[in-house]
Amino acid sequence: MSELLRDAPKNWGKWGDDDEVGALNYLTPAEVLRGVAHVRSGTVFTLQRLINDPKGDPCWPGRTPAERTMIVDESTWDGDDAPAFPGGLHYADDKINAFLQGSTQYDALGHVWYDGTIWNGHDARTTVGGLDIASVEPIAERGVVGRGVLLDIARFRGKEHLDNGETFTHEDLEACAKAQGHTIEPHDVLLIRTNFLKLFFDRGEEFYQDFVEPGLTYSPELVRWFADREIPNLVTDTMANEVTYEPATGIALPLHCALMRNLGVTLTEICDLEKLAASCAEDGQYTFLYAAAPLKVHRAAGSPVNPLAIK
Ligand code: UVW
Repeated sequence: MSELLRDAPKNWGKWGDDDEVGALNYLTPAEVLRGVAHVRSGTVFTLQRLINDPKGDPCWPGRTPAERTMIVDESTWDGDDAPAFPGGLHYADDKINAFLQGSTQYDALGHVWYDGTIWNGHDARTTVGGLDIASVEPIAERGVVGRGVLLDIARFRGKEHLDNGETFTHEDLEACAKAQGHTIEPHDVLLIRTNFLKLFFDRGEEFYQDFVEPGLTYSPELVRWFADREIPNLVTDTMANEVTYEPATGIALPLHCALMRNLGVTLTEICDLEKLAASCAEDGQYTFLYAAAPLKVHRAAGSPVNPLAIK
């Protein structure tokens, strides 16, 4: 990784040595208003995948779906030890045991690193036992609001979904935007649709055989494009927002390092963009207000989120 990214641009220090939200700093109040200007009909789309979907929860190999356990329900009052509230109130309570990156999620900037150094040049030992620096907490505290653009790469390529290991570049994103009738502007939150996870629901366990997700693929030009466009947040419907192994070198997830660790671009993964994409295809409006706030979890490397797109 260090060899591949030796000359790659970095935004370290740009927002001060203590900064923990990186390129989200581009999303100023003026950017919120720029996003609001794209609200036309007031139609709201929620982009989170269902946790505990009866059809299954897609998650990165090595992670497992959330387990939800019922703690209190009407059957609690079948026994003698049930809580007794004046007036006879009954209630339901449940809990989940979940990977914080096991469903639709924001990654903290300290989520990935190489060479023993995380975002903004901090020692990777600051992650031991919990992220002391660049956890998801500051992202959750500030929220993420701006102009969102949907780049429907699957539709642009005339496909129902992208295939295993299929790649695309920043030039494809530009071409896709042009075909959709708009441009990608500085500070846009990019939402990229591949519909790849359709295969998870179609194929079941077979989905994980020869697992190589499709996605953006590393090049110095692509990283420079993200830096120059000052992109704050990359949001996709895949588990890792980039092709799993960079085809030229076989290196796993180099864009996590080039974009997140080096430029401070926040990654948002496993979104469900299907209803939003259908609407955009129908009315031709691919720009909207994007708003999201992950859960505030102390020292966490990521956290679940239900982002909104409002057209
Ligand atoms: C990994 O870090 C492996 O994945 P993600 O960014 O999807 O959480």
